[in-house]
Amino acid sequence: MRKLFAATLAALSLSSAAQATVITGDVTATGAYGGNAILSNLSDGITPADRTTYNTRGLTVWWNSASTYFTLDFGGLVAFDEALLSVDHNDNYLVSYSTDGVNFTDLFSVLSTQGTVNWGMEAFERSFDSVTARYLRVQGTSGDSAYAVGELHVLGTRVSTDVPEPAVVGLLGVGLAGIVALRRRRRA
Ligand SMILES: [Ca+2]
Ligand SMILES: [Ca+2]
Repeated sequence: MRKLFAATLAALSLSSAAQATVITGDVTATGAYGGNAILSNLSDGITPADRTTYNTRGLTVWWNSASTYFTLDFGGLVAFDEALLSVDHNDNYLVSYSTDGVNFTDLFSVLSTQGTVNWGMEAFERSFDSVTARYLRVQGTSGDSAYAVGELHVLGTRVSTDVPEPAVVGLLGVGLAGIVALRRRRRA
């Protein structure tokens, strides 16, 4: 029993050691944006070089209104504790997250005072306590009314919603039985 219990613990720690990777989302817009901008450029894993002009077709998505926002859909739940946001340097931006696409919680802001470039796009990397979400939203909250995002993605792992394999379920059962047995032995 002890050996099986140890094997179960080893299997569990292996399965939770998935490497964080760059995860992008499918982008939709709410409100108007630059007519010939390519929406998917907002989250395609490609970050424009700092100082890229804000309205560069093929690299950025640009817009003019603080009421326009963009939503990324990861297609399922993702656990992440880092994000990259490339934005026009002289505006303020807000990123929020959601599990249902309806209720969003603020995640981080990038402010025009925080950058180092004085022209065009700049990329910011942000770390935070891990969150689990399916959707990210980005909007320009204030600035010169010429907003742009060149990239928004996260570093994380997809949260598996698969039904566990029968063999894993069996091991889990053995592990749980081991825990119960140990507790009983301690109590005795
Ligand atoms: Ca701007
Ligand atoms: Ca991009």
